Amino acid sequence: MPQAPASGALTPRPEHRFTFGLWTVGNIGRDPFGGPVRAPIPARRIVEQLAKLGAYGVNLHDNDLIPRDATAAERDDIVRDFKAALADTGMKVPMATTNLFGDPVFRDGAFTSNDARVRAFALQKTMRAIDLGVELGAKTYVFWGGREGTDTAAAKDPRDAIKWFREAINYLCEYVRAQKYELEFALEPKPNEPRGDIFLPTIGHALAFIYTLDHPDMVGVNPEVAHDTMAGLEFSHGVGQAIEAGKLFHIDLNAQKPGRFDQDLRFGSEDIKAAFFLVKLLEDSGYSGMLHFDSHAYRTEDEAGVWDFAAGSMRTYLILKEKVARFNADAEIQELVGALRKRAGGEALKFSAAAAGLKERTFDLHAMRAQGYGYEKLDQLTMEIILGAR
Ligand code: GCO
Ligand code: MN
Ligand code: MN
Repeated sequence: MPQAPASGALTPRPEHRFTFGLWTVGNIGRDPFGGPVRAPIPARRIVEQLAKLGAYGVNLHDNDLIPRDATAAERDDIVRDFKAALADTGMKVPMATTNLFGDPVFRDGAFTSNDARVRAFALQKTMRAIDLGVELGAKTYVFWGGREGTDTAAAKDPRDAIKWFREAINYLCEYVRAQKYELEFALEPKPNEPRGDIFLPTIGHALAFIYTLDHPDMVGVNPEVAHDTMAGLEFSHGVGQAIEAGKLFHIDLNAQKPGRFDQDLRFGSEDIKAAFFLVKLLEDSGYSGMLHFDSHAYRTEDEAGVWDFAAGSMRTYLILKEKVARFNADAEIQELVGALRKRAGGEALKFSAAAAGLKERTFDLHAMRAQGYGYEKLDQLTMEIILGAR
């Protein structure tokens, strides 16, 4: 019988590397049809509360912390107070990013705006935000192209947009190198919203783009559950491809129903089987980056509900991690998995003149055509693990 989880195994601790954004727990519940329903939570309270709940750190956009029109002196005061909150709690800022979507100047995008002045301003804003992130200790810098896209394809030649995007990322890589910052970039794909269509819409688009950059080693991806689900894709396949390519630099965890607006639901609260296999992939692969919850509480909630949301996100991950351990220790499941592995084994299919005998080999096609794969049983056993019946 599998063992019950060790006591405390479901209690989030900094070593689990859970992070939230100032903008996620700080979400005030505004949507296109209604204004805020919650008062903004001061940054210090967010840091203290997340520390109490067992998170490792908190991430931010420049403007989550520093208002758009702050003076240099105001900026310095805010940063000093925020650093004090981090020091008091031991919380870290592993990731930072730029708000390149809120200001009306970015209505046609930032790095891919049709206006060259906007593109240059976006670089200036990002360099300053990178300085802020590095000052706070960030090691990963995320690029989510929220407004990098179009509402009408008449607006832009997509070849120009990709060239401008490349120009911007190359520019910023050079900036990071010139400053001797220890910082990696992570591109975050999303298919749409707020633009009708966004450039680099999927993990695959982003990966292919990375290899066209001047410093591909500095750049990876930051995939998000909701974004692939919106596009009807199987998230774990994209994440698996990124891991296999050594490009999973960060991950945004949340939940989403397909065919909806970007819901940013609490991790694991929809499609629990997909969430299980995502956790399995992350844990089995030894992914050691941050587990960032890019989601927010339902609009129905008050601040107490926000902390329920935060605690629940981490707890669900740990529950699923424990289920993964059960799956990996289950004798019946492992026998099925072992048999599959044995079948998958065989010789590596690598061409050489000597191995070209494959052309002449005889296959037992009758047996190969008739065989089943046993996936019904494997899936049912998996479901029983997830449902708590095993
Ligand atoms: C979204 C995105 C953002 C980004 C964030 C950090 O759909 O709004 O997921 O939340 O992750 O801007 O880059
Ligand atoms: Mn999102
Ligand atoms: Mn995100």
